[in-house]
Order: sequence, then structure tokens, then C-alpha cells
Amino acid sequence: MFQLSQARVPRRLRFIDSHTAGEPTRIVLDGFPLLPGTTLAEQRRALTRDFDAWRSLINNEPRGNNVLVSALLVPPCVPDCAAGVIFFNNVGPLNMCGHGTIGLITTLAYLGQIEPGEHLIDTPVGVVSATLHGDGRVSVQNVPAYRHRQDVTVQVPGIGEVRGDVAWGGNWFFLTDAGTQDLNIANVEALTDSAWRIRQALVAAGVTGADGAEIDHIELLGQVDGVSRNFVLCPGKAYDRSPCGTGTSAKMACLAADGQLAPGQPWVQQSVIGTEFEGHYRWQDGAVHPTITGQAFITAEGTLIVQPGDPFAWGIRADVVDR
Ligand code: PYC
Repeated sequence: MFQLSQARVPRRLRFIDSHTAGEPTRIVLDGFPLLPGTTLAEQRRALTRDFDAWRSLINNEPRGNNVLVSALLVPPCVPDCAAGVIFFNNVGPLNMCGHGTIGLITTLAYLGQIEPGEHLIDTPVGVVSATLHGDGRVSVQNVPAYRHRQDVTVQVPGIGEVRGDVAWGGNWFFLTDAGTQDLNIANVEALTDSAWRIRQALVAAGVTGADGAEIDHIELLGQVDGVSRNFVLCPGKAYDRSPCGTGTSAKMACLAADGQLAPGQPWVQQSVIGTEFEGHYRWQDGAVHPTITGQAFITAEGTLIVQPGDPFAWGIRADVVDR
């Protein structure tokens, strides 16, 4: 059980908020503890193990919210990288985050730290490269994506048999057809309910990603006016307002495995709110290397303040019951 703040002076953390295709990102510039570790994977483990209260402070209410994805801007551990980043949301760390990387690059440009061109970014799952275009769009060359399991069936209480693929796009996804469900913003409650049931059924059935990794993103897919549209439920039960960069990567890996998308062929992925990412992939060393292009916009900059004695110093957490 973590301790509430005993600090005698206000804690201050500077941040910049943006949204990418509607999905918010908070980049925290300073004010958090130095994380031990010589790689970002080690530092992310340290964040989860010893500093999870800081994640909650930044991302959870009353300073954040369940939809927000935040990231610590940290010194890169790999030479030649412009920055290091550790993403997290309302329930824990994320491996990679496509919309968040677009938000990060836009934030670094806003701060005057980078110019248009290609930039390497160190993440806990490897180095990704991102290109800032002259018009403000950002292309993220994501980590390699692949389909792990095809045509998995699972019995979902209240729904019945659901069939889908398990794929890695920087996070673990279960991708399945939305069937007759409307993929639009008016239907997000019902979509959330379906996706959550599917996620729980996968856990109950022992369906995982590689090495037993939990599948913590559920992607329901369909078409609207001939364009692929998705609904992605994130680990903390919020849905992605953007088309989800890692989810689009996972989708392209499945299409590539089915021979339905050739290297270099453009893929447009819409979100449930109708925003778009453009994608394509390159085939290298037997793997799909996805690129996702989108645009972020700065929405706020400021300082998170934690006053001494604030009972919600560390955010509102469902797992803290002794307040
Ligand atoms: O864009 O990869 C993404 C993402 C993951 C979770 C929310 N957005």
C-alpha cells in the first residue's frame, strides 16, 4: 500500500498536452523522480514497481482522466535518439503508443527541440523512428508487427462465439469483426461492453500473446463507406478516440499475413469518431515494419501542482481503500 504525500512543499511537474486524431497525450517534462535502469525497459519496470503513485498522480483524476495517455520524457538510453519516452495510462504502463509518439514529436517541435526530419525515439520496446513533416504531420515507423494466432475462437458470455486474431503491433491486440454493431460515437457504450466481455473471456480461456502476455487491447473492426473503421478498447477500459497506432499496425500485420495488403500499399484506418491514420508497411528481415501517419495538436501547457495535505495527492485510485 503506498503512502499519501508527506511533502511539506508543493510538488510541481511541468507538462504539455496534445491530442492526436482526438486521443489525448500528456508529455511530462520534469518534476518526477529519476528512474533507475540502463534501458527504458528497466526504467519502465522500476516505474511500475516503485513509482506507480507518480503514474497515478499524473494520469488519474483529479489532475488527469481515464482517457488520457501520459508519458515521461526521459533521457534516451540508446545513442542518437532525440528523446526517451515511457508511456502509461490510468491503469499502468503501455508498451508502445502510436498516437502518443505523434503527440510527443509534435510537443518536441512545439518546444523548439526538433525540426522537420527524421528522429529516433527510445521506448521500452525498442527504438522507433518518427518523421516530422513540414506540414505538421508525423509518420511513426513503429516496431515490427506480426500475427501471433489466427482464427482463435472464444465463448463470450452474453455474446456467444467470437472469432478473431491475436496480433502484436507494439501492444497485444485481439482483432475481430464488429459484426452488426455500429462503429460510431453514438454506440460507444455498447461497443465498450462487448469489447470488455471479449477481453475477460480471453483471460478466462487462457488466450494470450507471446510468452503468456495479457491481451489488453481489443479491436473491433468493420467498414464505413468502404473505409476500414475500428473501435479499440484500451487496458483501462477507455476507448481510443484515434485509430490507434499500435492497433493499426496489428491490423496491417494481419492483412499482410493474409496476403491482402502488399508492402508499400496505403491503408487508411478510421477511428470510431471518424478520424484517420494513413498506414503502410515495409517487409524487412521477414517482418512487417509498419508506418503510421497522423497529426497532433497542442491543447495545453502547464504545471501539475500537488499541495501538502492533499488527500488526492496521488490521484484517485480504485486500489486504495484506506484513505
Ligand atoms: O495509438 O498506439 C496507440 C494507442 C495505444 C493506446 C492508446 N493509443
